Amino acid sequence: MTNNDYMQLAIDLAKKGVGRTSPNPMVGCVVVKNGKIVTEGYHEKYGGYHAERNALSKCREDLAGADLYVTLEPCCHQGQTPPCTDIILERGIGRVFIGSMDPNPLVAGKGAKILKSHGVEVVTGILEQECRELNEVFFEYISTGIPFVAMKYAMTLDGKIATYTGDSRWVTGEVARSHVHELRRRYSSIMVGIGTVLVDDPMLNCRIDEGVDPVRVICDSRLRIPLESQVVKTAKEIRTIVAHAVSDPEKEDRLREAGVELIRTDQGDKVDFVELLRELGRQKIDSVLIEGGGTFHGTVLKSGLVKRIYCYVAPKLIGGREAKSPVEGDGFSLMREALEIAETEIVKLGEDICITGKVLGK
Ligand code: AOF
Ligand code: ZN
Repeated sequence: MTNNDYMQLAIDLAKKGVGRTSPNPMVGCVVVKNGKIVTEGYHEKYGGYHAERNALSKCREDLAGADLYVTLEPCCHQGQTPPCTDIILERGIGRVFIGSMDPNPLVAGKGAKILKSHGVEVVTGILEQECRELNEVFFEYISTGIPFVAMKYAMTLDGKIATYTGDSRWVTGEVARSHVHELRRRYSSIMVGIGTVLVDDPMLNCRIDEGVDPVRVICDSRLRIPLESQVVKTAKEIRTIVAHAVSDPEKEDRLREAGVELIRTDQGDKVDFVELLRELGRQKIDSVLIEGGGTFHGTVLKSGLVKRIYCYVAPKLIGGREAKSPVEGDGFSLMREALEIAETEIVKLGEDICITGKVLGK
C-alpha cells in the first residue's frame, strides 16, 4: 500500500460522516504500523470527537513511531473536544501524512507546526485535490461565513423542466430521483422560491435510508405560503425557515405558531438573497441546495454566489413554447457573457444522466 492508498482509505472513511458533521468538515484517519493498519476513525457527527481522536482513543496498542494519515490538518485548539495534536503527541506517532491544510484561522498551519516542533515528521499534500473536494462546502464556509450554494434541476433533452400545463411528475426516473435525495443529505439546507410551493406543494425532505433532512428555506417575499402547505404542516418536525420582505404580523404569528422560523431581509419588496445567505451563515448553515423554479434560479444566478450545478437530463422530448425552462429571468444577451461550468463530471443514472460542475466566477 502506498501513501496515496492509505489516504484514499481515510477519504472513504470521512465520507461516512456525510450529512452529520456540518458545519464542520468530514475527516477520516488511518494509522499504520509495520505495514499494517492498526486503527482508523472518522468524524462521525458534529460536536463529537474528531477523526484522529476517534482512531487513537479506541486503540490500545503501542503506537510509538506509527504513521498517521489524516485528510485534514490536525487541529491544535481546544474546541468542543481537546486538540488532536495533543493525542497524536501523547501516543508517540512518528509521522503524520496530511491531505489538505485546514483554513480554519484557529488551525491554519499551526497544527502541522506544533507536530514538527515536537519532532514528528509531517508530510503534506497527499491526495490534496481529492481531500479539498471532499470538503468544498467547509472550505468555502469557514473562509467566508457564507454558505456554499449549489443549484439542482431536472430537465428533458429539449431543456424543459415541466410541460406547458405545468406537469413535472416526473421528469427523471427513480434512480436519478434517489440520487437527488443523496444531495439533500449532503447539503444542510434546501431552498426554493414560493412558486414551487404553490405549484408542487413539496415536502423537501430526504427520503433515503440513513437520510438527514435538510433545513427547508422558502423565499416568499410577500408571505403567500399557505398554512395548509406540507412544509408548514410539518414545520414542527423539520426545521423550516420562510424568508420574506414584506411584513404581515397576523400571518407571521400564524406561521410561528406552526413552528416556522422567519427571516426578514429589509431591502425593497423582494427577499435580498445575499443578505439571506449571510443570515443563514450566521445560523451555522454551511450549505444550500437550490431546487428551483426557473424564475428563482434566474434571480440567484445573478448573485454570483452559486458555486456548483447539478443538472439531471432525462432522454425525453416534450416541446412547447410555454413549457418552463430551468433558468428564466432576462438572461444574457451575448454568448460570451455566459456563466461557464468547469471540471464537469457526468454520471449515468438509469436512462438519465447527471452533469455536475463548478460555476466559474466572473
Ligand atoms: C471536526 N472533525 O475530524 C477535525 C476537525 O467544533 P470543534 O470544536 O469540533 O472544532 C471544529 C474544527 O476543528 C473544524 O473547523 C476544523 O478546523 C478542525 N478539525 N473538525 O469537526 C475533525 N479534524
Ligand atoms: Zn481535531
